[in-house]
Amino acid sequence: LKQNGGMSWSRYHRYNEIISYAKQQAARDGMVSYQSIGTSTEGREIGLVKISDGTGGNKPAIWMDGGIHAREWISPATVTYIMHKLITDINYRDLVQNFDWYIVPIINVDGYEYTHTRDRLWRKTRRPNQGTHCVGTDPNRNWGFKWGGPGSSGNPCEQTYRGPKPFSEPETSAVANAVLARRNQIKMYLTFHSYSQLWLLPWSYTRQRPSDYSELQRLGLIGARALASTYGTRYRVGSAPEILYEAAGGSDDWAKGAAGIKYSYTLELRDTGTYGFALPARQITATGEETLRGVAATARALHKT
Ligand code: ING
Ligand code: ZN
Repeated sequence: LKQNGGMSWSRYHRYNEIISYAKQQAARDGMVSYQSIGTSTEGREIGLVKISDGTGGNKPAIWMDGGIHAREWISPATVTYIMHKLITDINYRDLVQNFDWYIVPIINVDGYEYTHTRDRLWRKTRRPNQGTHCVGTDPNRNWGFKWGGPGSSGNPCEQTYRGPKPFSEPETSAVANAVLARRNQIKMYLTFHSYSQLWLLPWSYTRQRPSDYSELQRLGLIGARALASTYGTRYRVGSAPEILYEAAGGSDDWAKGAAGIKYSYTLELRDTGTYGFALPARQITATGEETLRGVAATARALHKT
């Protein structure tokens, strides 16, 4: 039990447990390192894990982050599951040999804790807003690419409040700076949300397709197919405006449009609404396993490009 620092994937874990687990992996495995990339409004550390087998120099890298929205608990659980498998499972050794992996298990650390203590369905950050009692900014409308566009609100009392300016939130700013510092190394950006079972392709801010849409779609379809082949969980593949709604200021658009990372995807994990954000903990391992297989298939296809 203790070899995973109390992590089990049989229940959802608190912020402290997830960070302790990440630090413990770094302490016991030479392939894993941990660093703080910033501090939240309420003073919590935002942790970044790097998995690298260290055979000289930096390799092409894949970035994964979770927990940008507080209530989407399956996201940090899935990201840590994939991290655990990359570290321990020899079936994925090629992925660690061919790529460095950067992983932020929880971005919105204050919101995540708030959903455990006060309000299970909280979405935003926990930074107070001026001139209102309404708290928080939508951290997936706060990124500095096409900020302020459609699908974001200027009203601090709304769930999709974009914040007073791009990167007004210390959490999004910390992650953006960590990505930018590695922008030439990172070949794919993956961010995990729930729910709806979607593999979202750029762009989210506009219905127009990027010129390389077909290349992004090809790898997305490979991922969704491998994911479905695990337990039959079906994902739709397309851009947010085509299959969900338009939304500007998200991390995926910023990763591609501002940081220049060609392959940028948002995954909306299980389910399609039966449980929604309150996905039962008994579905964590299956969600983690199928998502791992989808990510692995996409990463292998990326390696061949
Ligand atoms: N959905 C995403 C949201 O932020 C999304 C959809 C993805 C929008 C990527 C913009 C960019 O609204 C959830 N469930 O959070
Ligand atoms: Zn979300």
